[in-house]
Amino acid sequence: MVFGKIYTYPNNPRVQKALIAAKYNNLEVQENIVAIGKDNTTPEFLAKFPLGKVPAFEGADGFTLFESNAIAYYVANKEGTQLLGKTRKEAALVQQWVAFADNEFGPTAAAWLYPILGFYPVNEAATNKAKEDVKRTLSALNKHLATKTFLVGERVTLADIVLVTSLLRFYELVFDKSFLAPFKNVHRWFTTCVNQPQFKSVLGEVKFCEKMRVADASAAPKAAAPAKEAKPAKEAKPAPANEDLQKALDAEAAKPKEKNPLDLLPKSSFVLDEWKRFYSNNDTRPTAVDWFWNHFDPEGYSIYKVDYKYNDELTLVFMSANLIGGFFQRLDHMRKYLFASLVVLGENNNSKITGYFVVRGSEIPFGIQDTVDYESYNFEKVDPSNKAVRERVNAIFAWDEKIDGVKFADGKIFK
Ligand SMILES: N[C@@H](CCC(=O)N[C@@H](CS)C(=O)NCC(=O)O)C(=O)O
Repeated sequence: MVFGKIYTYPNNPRVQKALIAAKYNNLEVQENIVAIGKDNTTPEFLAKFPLGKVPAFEGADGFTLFESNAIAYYVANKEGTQLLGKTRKEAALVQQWVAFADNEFGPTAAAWLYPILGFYPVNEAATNKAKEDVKRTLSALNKHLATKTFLVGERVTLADIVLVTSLLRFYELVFDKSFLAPFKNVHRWFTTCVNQPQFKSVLGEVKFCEKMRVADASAAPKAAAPAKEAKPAKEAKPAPANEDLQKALDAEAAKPKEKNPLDLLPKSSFVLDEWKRFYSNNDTRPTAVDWFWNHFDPEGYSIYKVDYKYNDELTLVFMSANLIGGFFQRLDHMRKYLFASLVVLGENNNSKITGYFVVRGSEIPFGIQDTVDYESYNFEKVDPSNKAVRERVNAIFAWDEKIDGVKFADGKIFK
C-alpha cells in the first residue's frame, strides 16, 4: 500500500532523505515529479502547500506536510524503527545532527555550490569563506567519527540519512580526493552509508568528484563577452556573509529602476501578465496554447528560438536545468517584458537545451543581451505565422514528452 507521495523536481536530495528512510521502514513513498514554476503555483497546490515549495508530502490518507526534514521525520517515525534513536538521549542527538546538517551545510552549499550550479552570481570571497567554514565543520565531524561507525548509536539513524543527503552535492561537485584527505573518518562514514542497500536503491552509485569544480569553469558566466568582463562592478563588490547573500541580492533587485525603453513602445493588445496567469491556471494543451495564438500580437512582441551553444559540454540533466535556472534568475528584472520556456531534452551526458523567449518589441531587449548568459545561447527570431513554428512552440510550452524526437528531461518556465 502506498504510504504517500512527495511532489518534487527530479533528483532532489531533500526528497532522497525521506525515500531512504522509507526503504528502512518498508514504506512505499512515491515521487511525483512536478514542473517547478507551473504545477507548484496552481491554486490547488497552494491550497495544500501555502509556500508553493517542494518537497511537499501528501499521505494516502490526505495528510499534507512541507519542509523536507519534517517529511523525512514523518516517514522515519514508524513503530519499532531505530531510525530515530533507541533512547530519549539518542533521539535528541538525532535532532542535533539533523539541525547540524541544515545549519552548517545549508548556507555553505548556497555560497559555494550555487554559483557552480548557476543559481547565484559568482562571488569569490563568499565562496572562499564557505570553503573555510566547511573545512572547520568537517574537522569537528571527523573528530566525532574517529570512534564511531554512524553518527548516533551503532546503527544508521535519520541523522546519517539527512547528513549524507546534505553532503551529496558537495561530494559530487567539490570534495575531491585532496580536499577530503584530512577528513578520512568523514569519508569512511560517508562511503559506508552510501553503500548500504537502502541508500543505494535511492541514490544509485554516487559519482565522486574527481576534480573540484569551480564556478566560472562550469556555470553560465563562462561565455561572457570581453566587453562585459570589463565591467564586472557588480560581481567585484566585497562579499556579504553567507546568510546575507540573499538579502544583498534582494536589496539590489529592489532598487528603483530607470524607465525601460520598452515601456515607450506603442501599447499592445497582448497583455503578457494575462498570458502568464492564463498559462499558470489552465491546461497548456489545448487551452493555454490556443489562448496564446488567439491573443499574440506580432507587432508588439516577438518570439525567439533559443538554443544553448555548448550542448556537448552538458553533463547531468539536473545541472543543465540549474544552468537555465541561473539564467532565468539573472533575468528577473525582465519579468514585465519576457515569457520563456527552456527545456532539457535527452538524458545525462547526452542532452541539449532549447526553447523559446517571447519578448516585448521586435529586437532582443538589452536587458537580456546584458546578462552574462546571453553569449552562451543562440537567439533566432522565428515567424509566428508559420504553422511548424507554432507547433514546436506549443510543444515547448507544454513540455511534450518528446520534442524534436528526443525525450523531455526537465524544463523551466520564466514567468
Ligand atoms: N527548507 C525547505 C526548502 C524548500 C525549498 O526551498 N524548495 C525550493 C526548491 S529547492 C522550491 O520549492 N522553490 C520553488 C519556489 O519557491 O517556487 C525544505 O527543506 O523543504
